[in-house]
This record gives sequence, structure tokens and C-alpha cells, in this order.
Amino acid sequence: MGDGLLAATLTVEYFERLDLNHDRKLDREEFIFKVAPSKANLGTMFAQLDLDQDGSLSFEEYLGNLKLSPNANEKQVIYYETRLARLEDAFRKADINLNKILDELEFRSETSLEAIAPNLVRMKKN
Ligand SMILES: [Ca+2]
Ligand SMILES: [Ca+2]
Repeated sequence: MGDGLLAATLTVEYFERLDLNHDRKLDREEFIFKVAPSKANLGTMFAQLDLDQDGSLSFEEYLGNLKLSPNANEKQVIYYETRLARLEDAFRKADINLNKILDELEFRSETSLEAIAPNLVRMKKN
């Protein structure tokens, strides 16, 4: 039971909504942040992001695998920078006790989830 099973259930319409940078490919970053949180529970997602398993997320961990590849084109650079700015802002706001890390409670706050898993927040509101 991995990402493969989940991906297989995606419809074309869903895929297109998830394909944020419209390159017709769903990269792992988009997949993790858009699909997984609405299906899997947040505890699992938190654990996946918490690479050193210290029970909190550093900013680097919060970004997950959002990275700019050295040969990225202009569109990918814009996408990356937009995502980065968004997550940076969310991280700062979600870090209520200002210790530069997110514990699980902070991670589950709406501010944090809105940036990292907007689908989930929308679902909750409806
Ligand atoms: Ca950590
Ligand atoms: Ca904190």
C-alpha cells in the first residue's frame, strides 16, 4: 500500500487540478502535498516530513522535497519561488511559540495546512 495505489485512483480531472505547474506531470512534491494529506491522516504526513524523527519540523523538513533542480526552466523557477514564499509565510505564522520549528500541533493548524494541504482545508470548511 503505497503512493502507487493512491495514484491509480486519480481521475484525469483531479490530476489536472493537482498539476500546479501545468507541465502535465504530477511531480512528487505536488503529489505529497495535494493528494496524500486528503487521503492519509495528518499524523502520517507529519511523520513522513519529520526526517530526523525528533517530533518537530524544521523549515527544511516542512518544505519536504521542494527543491529547485539545477537545470530548471523559467516556469519551474517561478513555481518553486511561489511555493517557497508561500510555505515560508505559513511556517512563520504557524510557529506560534516562535521556536523556529513546528510541533505536531502547530503543523495541524489551519495556517500551516492551508499552505501545505489546501485541499484538506477546503474539505474541512465545506
Ligand atoms: Ca524533525
Ligand atoms: Ca514552534
